[in-house]
Parts: sequence; C-alpha cells; structure tokens
Amino acid sequence: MNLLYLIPIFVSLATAIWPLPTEYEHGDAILWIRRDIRLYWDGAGHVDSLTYHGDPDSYAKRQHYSDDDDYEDVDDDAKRGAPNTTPTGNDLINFALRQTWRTIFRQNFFPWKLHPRDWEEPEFDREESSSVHSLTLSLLKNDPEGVAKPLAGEVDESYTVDLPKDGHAKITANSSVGILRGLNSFTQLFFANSDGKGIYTPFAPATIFDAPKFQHRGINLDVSRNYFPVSDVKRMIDAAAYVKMNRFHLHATDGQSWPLEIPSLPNLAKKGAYRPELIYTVQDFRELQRYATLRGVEFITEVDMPGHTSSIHHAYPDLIVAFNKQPDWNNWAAEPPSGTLKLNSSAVNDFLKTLFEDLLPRVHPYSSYFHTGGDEVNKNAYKLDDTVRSSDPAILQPLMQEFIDRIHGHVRSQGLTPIVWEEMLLEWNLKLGDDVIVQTWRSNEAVAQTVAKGHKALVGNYKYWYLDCGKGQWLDFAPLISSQHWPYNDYCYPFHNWRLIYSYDPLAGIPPESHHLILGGEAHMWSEQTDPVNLDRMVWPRAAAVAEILWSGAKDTEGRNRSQIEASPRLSEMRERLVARGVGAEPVQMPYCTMEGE
Ligand code: CP6
Repeated sequence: MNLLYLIPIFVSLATAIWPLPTEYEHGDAILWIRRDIRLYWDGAGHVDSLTYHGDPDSYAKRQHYSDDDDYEDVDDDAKRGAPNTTPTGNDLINFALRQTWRTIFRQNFFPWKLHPRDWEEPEFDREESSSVHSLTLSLLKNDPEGVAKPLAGEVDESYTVDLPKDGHAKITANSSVGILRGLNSFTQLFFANSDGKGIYTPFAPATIFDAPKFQHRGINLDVSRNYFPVSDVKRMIDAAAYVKMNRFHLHATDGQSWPLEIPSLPNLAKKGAYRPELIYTVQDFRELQRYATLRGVEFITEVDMPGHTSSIHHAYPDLIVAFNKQPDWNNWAAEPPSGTLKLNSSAVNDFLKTLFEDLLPRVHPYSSYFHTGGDEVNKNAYKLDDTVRSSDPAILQPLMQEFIDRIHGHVRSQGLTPIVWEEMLLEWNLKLGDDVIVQTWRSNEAVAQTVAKGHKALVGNYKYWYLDCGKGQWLDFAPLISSQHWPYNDYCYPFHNWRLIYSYDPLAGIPPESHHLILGGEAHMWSEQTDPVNLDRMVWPRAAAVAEILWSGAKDTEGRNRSQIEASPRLSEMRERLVARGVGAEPVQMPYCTMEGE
C-alpha cells in the first residue's frame, strides 16, 4: 500500500513552516489579522511603515497572483533616484515589513490548493472574532553597528516569534537579519480565507524559537551558459530569501559567454557576451547586490579562472590558449569551447590587475567574499601555452601557486575573503591561505580531505545538490543515444528529485571535531540546459530541499535522516507559496497527497 494514504490530515496543518523551525509549538485557535495592525519597534534606528497601506480586497478575488512590481520597483531605491548606498540594517527591517505585509495580505491568496478539502474555514465576523492587532519587533542586542552593517560573513540569524491568544505578537532577534527571518516565518502562519474576506491563522497561540544549523546556505546560478535578465535573477534571490537561504553565488563568467560589464575592459563583455546587450551593466550589478543585501542575502560573485575562460578570447585572443570549438575541444577542457588563460604571462597578470581593480571595489560594499573559481583546469592545454610549453605537474604546480597567490593578493587587498573550487587544494595541492574557503563538489571524500587540511569547506556534492545533473544519467543510456558523435552537452538528464536532494547530509563522514569547518553549502544551477523559460521550475522547489537541510540539519532530534514523508506535504505547501509569489515552481505531487489522509 502506498504510504501516502497513511499521512494524517493534520501533518500539513501542524508544521506549516519551511524550513522547519528548531522549536515550534502551537494551538488551534483562530486569530484574524487586522490590516491596521499596530507595529512597535524596540531597537536602534527607526521603522517608518506602521500600517499596511495596500488594498488587499482588490487581490482577494484573484485565484493566483503574480505581479512584476514585487521583483522590479518595490525596493529599488536606485530607480527612485536614491544614491547608490549599501542598505543598513534599518533599511532591511523597513523593507522586510513592507514585504511581510504584502505577503500576508496579498500573496497568501492561494485558496485553490493550500486549503485541504475538509479544512474547516472559519466564519469571518469582524465584531466577534479575536485578531492579531499588534506586532512588536525587538532587537535584543541594541547594537547600532549591527543595524548599520547588516552582513559580515557571520550573522546571528536566530529569532523568536511569539503569537499569544491575545493577539499581541512579538518577534525578537539579535540582528536585523534575525528579524527578517522571524517576519518570514510569521507570514507562513497565515492563510487567506477562500471567501476573500479575511486572513487568519489557525495556529494560535504559537511560539517559535529558531536558529540555523549552518552559516552558509546558498544557491549558485551560472549566467554564462545562458543569460538571464536581471528580473529573473532577482526573482531567484527573492525566492531563496523566502526559504531562508543567505548566500547568492553568481557564477558570472565561463567559457561560453562573458556577460559581466567591466568598464575598464570594455570589449570583454561587448565581444564576449552572446550579444552585446545580453550583459549585466555596472548599474545592473549594483542593483542585484543591493536587492540581495536588502533581503539578508550576501551576494557572492565568481569570476572563474584560469580555466573556463575561453570567452575572454573574443576580446583578448593573446591571453587565451587552446581555444577550440568543434570537434577538438575534448583534449583541452571539460566542455566546449576549450580555452584557458596563459599561466605564466605578464600580459595576463596586467589584464587581471585591471579586472580586479575595476570589479572588486564594486563588490566590497556588499560582500565579504570573492570566488576565484579554479575548477576543471586541464593540464594538457598548457602544452599549447608558449609561456609554459608543458603538461608536467611538476612544472605547472609552482606556476599555478604563483597565479593563485597573485589573484588572492588582489582579493585580500580589497578586504575580501577568497573562495576557490576544491581542485585548487585537492588536485593541484596548492598552499592556500588559512582564510580561503574551499567549495567542494566532486565527492564526500573531498569534503573530508578539505577539512583534514584544516580548511573551511562548503558542500554541494554533484550527485545530490546539482540541480542540472542526475544519477542514472547519460552514461547509462550511452549505447542507445550515442552511436553518433555528439559534440554538445546534454548528458545531464534525468534530474535529481527533491527526495534525493533532501537525503544528503553535509556532515556525512566528517569527524565531530571538524564539524565547525563545514560552513554550509550550496545548490547549483549550471545552466547549459536552463534558460529563462525553465529557470523557475529547474530551481524550485528542489532548492528549497537544500535550504531546509542547511537550516535545520539533515538529522531529526533522534539522529535519523529527516522524514521525507513528513516533509512532502509541507514542501507542497511551500511550493504553493512560491507560486503565489510569482515563482514558477514545479508541483511536488498532486494536491490529493497533501490534502487527504488516514
Ligand atoms: N561548469 C563549471 C560546470 C561544472 C562545473 N564547473 C559541472 C561539472 C560537472 C557536472 C555539472 C556541472 N558545468 N564551471 C563543476 C564545478 Cl556533472
């Protein structure tokens, strides 16, 4: 018998929130929420929006909801002519309040699925009903620095939400980002009555204490293999923040295209992008970083080198060796077109100095990291490099060490911490500074080896957390589909389902004394087979499974792998919220499986 038949109906009612809070208790009393809810602020700085000014009734009749303004102009101070300043913690809280009200009063209208068939909806009676009529936000550490500087690598994101029966709600946190996370959980307690008349929580009284298990909870988007308009990237950041992820990694450049405008190297994007207009301008780049920061998401930019750089060839052919499209790329690179930066070239060094001096000062106000790549460098290619003329590791290794030391010098001189792909440490055996964070991807052993060398590690094993690639992939079917020579990259079908993603434990095989070195991890959206048409459904809701593992840990309180059976209806609900937010997330399963039980 299918186990889904056994899920009691109240599973989805009992644990509405995604990701699952650390401690979460609630009753079953109904509280309506008032539009003129009073807001009290108890911290440094000030909050200025005290009531919800929108008109929820105009949205009440909508069966589903998607509005460009949520991704475009609502918070873009730049578009309103404000200066290009970094948001303060105070800005974060003010923005979060506007967004909280929007989510509760407008976006939570999804009555067609979220309410199970026999969910008893309360009668709305404004006179008789009790309601949530105030919300107090308290920043416990009344620390002006904390309010002024929202992000600095490590932030205390813990929070409590207290929603007593008398309707005086309270959210407390130690940082502005903690307040954001609390507001975000708060929104998930509320549902729109399908009569369109009111918004209520069926969970009063509710108390939540919550804190993340891992400090780095990220998602990586490759914008080189396919270009994504700014609005798509923003929507992805917004959704990531809604599942309490706190890092957005932009894999900004790769061999196929260079979409990042670098004003001091104008031809780089002009010639290296797929089309001159398919770029992120300086203004776009700043807007994206600001957009993420405002949502408590640290924006991490990667410029991958020395491999994955053949797109530089279009503007600077003399810096790149082993450039080759078809059919002869396979000897020099992992993917067509091949091409890598020369390893021992003063022209390359000058180019990189110019690149970093232009880019890094624009990154620094928003981020504490910069990712220099370093994955999948093919040693063979350096046979064709006139500054090296060898593929001998004994010759290449010291040159690569110099290369990394030089670029990490640039990164550190701008006050940023370097991140590299695991190959730089594990395959090239480079000496990396103690500060350097190593992003692993090829195996769990790679994570163990990285922490054994004393380095901080990010996880994201490709067999679990790559959103593009699956098990039982191309190779299994090779005899059927590869009798012809096939030069393109489409070996990644079928994709992993969310349950496999959810089963992955970042701490698997890591000795307890090294757990502190596992900062967290990332889901990866490599975009060879993803463009704006299928972006949302490729990422969501599967990346939400990664988000919950990173927020709550892979084990339950008894030390077992988290139950997929319990997660499933809750993820279905979260997917409905994402859809209501304008994100084209895929269904987890038919509504029947969320609604019916026993
Ligand atoms: N591009 C870059 C990629 C991949 C990596 N780096 C990749 C490798 C293997 C798989 C999927 C993606 N497409 N720059 C690896 C970090 Cl299975």
